[in-house]
Amino acid sequence: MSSETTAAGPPPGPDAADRPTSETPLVGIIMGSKSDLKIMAAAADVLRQFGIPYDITLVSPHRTPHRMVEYAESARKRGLRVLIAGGGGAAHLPGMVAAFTTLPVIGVPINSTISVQGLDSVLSMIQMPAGVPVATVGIDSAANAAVLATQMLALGSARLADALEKYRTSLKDRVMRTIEELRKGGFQDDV
Ligand code: RP5
Repeated sequence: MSSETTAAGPPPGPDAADRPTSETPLVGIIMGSKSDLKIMAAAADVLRQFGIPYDITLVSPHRTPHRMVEYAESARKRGLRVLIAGGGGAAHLPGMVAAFTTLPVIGVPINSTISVQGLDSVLSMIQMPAGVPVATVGIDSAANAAVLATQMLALGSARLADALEKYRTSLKDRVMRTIEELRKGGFQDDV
């Protein structure tokens, strides 16, 4: 994993939203609007770095409700194992998708143009009724959603479990390198 893992990379162009991959996608990334892409691109970035095939597209619970139902109902049959759903404002996408599939759904609340600092989206996702959960990550935390999806897939993949160990080691190493740099600059810590 590179140090850029948690940064949102350049958003794919509009025609890339339905980009097919050569392998059957295991993770489906969906979002309510093209304006969410700049945040959700980070999830795709992380999955690419773990070598996990994914598909990414726009599905709006309000503007394309039938497409949402079709997407969710067909997701398992198409081979998807985990869904990552992002939305801003009244973010009903993750919850409604979760209602139409038994695949795990990870929600990404987005601090979008219409959001009340993302809090409306968080509240739209976390208080799901019993039996229909959405695993909600932090505001704009699409990268974390992808790491969580990877952890789910790693339950049945030694390759991914190993890759996650290496990823955690890289996080630790980055902090230790930062401490060394700070110390060289005169920073005195107590450890
Ligand atoms: C939501 O409304 C989307 O997820 C997006 O965050 C927000 C604003 O959408 P646009 O008006 O930018 O298309 O459905």
